Amino acid sequence: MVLGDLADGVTRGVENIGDRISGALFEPVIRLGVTGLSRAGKTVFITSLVANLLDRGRMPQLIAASSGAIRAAYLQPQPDDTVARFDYEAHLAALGGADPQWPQSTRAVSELRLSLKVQPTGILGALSGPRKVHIDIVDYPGEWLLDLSLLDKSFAQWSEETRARLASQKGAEPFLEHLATIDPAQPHSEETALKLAATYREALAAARDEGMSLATPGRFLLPGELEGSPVLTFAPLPDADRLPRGSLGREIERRFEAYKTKVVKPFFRDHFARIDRQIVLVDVLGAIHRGPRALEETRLAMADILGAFRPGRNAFLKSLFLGRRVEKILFAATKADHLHHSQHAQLTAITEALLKDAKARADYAGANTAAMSIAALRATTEDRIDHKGLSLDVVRGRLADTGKEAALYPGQLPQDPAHILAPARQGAGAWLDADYQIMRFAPARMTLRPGDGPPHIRLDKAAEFLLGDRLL
Ligand SMILES: Nc1nc2c(ncn2[C@@H]2O[C@H](COP(=O)(O)OP(=O)(O)O)[C@@H](O)[C@H]2O)c(=O)[nH]1
Ligand SMILES: [Mg+2]
Repeated sequence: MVLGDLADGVTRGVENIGDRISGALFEPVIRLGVTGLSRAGKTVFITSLVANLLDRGRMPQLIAASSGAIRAAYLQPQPDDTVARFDYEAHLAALGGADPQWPQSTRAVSELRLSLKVQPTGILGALSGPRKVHIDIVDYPGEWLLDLSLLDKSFAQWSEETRARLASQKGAEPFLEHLATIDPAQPHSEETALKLAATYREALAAARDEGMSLATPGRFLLPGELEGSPVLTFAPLPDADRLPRGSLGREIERRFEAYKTKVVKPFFRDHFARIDRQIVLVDVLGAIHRGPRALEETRLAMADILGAFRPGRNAFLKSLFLGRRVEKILFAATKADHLHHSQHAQLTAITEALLKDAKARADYAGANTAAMSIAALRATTEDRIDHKGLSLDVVRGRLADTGKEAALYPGQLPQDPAHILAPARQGAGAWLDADYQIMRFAPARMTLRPGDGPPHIRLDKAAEFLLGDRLL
């Protein structure tokens, strides 16, 4: 461990104590991390969760809500002055307007503080009077967690592994061809470095469009305010273990190292290491729809992401956590409103199986984990239709692209998750006997009764798992 890391860890540990009890009033703070790969549903989840905590009519499974223990809920200024505020109002306005739209996608960390006034139940509660609990919700891209693995790798190792992956990656050819024209030992030129990084970024984008999300660095596609800066101007190189001084390769190696110390480490120190509870959103249905390769990639990405929740695995993380841990982790298959409820159990079983390796790592770290199928914002209604003599359980909604009403039968998910996970692991090209459809539904028009938040599926159950024990 280098000294800088150690010092980071120590100061962070002291700050953590302050974090969890806000100010002199000893008001407890729960830091809830919300993550998942791009498009997994983070923004929609946070928007709907907050709306449903402000108006709790649809939260019967959150005990503190249905028992009346939560007396009031309100938004407050967040504690971190330099982190973007999660734009709750704009996202809700998009979802709840006359022509409802999904919110704009976001590209960096953001945060929102929701404060609850809770009246504890029971005799003790009656004596103590209401207290405040702050929930700091932190939204961050799951891709950034993948970068943790870079800390253990030299530039040569990373280059080697990444080039091996790209060799079989659709859409990586232009980068590989360009790379073949470059000698890493040639003198450094910024123009060459920029061109190289740009073609590498295109290869990453192509991989992402195929559902391949394992590629690092995670910031290349979600650069935020670092767009165009030298720390994001690098790419994997051949022969990276013998780069002469002053060469292009040496400079690129230096940038790779700068990325680790100036981008990856601060994220883990300032955001990740302060999280108490975590929800990991996974678009399992979307991955199944894309096919076996995308599903397998999702499985691997989740295992990698969840590796970050086992601080023992990495000296740097260990120094940040100092024995503290993320207490609860919920894996949620999102967008379950694409599926009739008769198939939700299958979706949850697939999610559990998909995350088995990832979960084993988190359990090992002592976190309490669970898997669920949810829809943060229900865009469909259920129906049963007759089709060629068969009676099918479908969902109906308005299509995002055309605005037309449509009924969707997404296909029959197997009772045994192995029926789709095994072919995915074996590298099958397509599903053998089935086809899984999804459609992009627009959010439904909302006419909410006073006291009700937006419609959802099991958002209350998710909130109970994540927060319930701290609201009693
Ligand atoms: N039907 C349905 N679609 C959803 C739901 N949540 C997210 N989506 C879809 O997934 C897209 C990405 O969601 P978003 O929250 O922006 O993902 P993020 O990139 O993880 O923040 C949205 O634009 C919607 O099309 C949901 O609960 N139901
Ligand atoms: Mg988002």
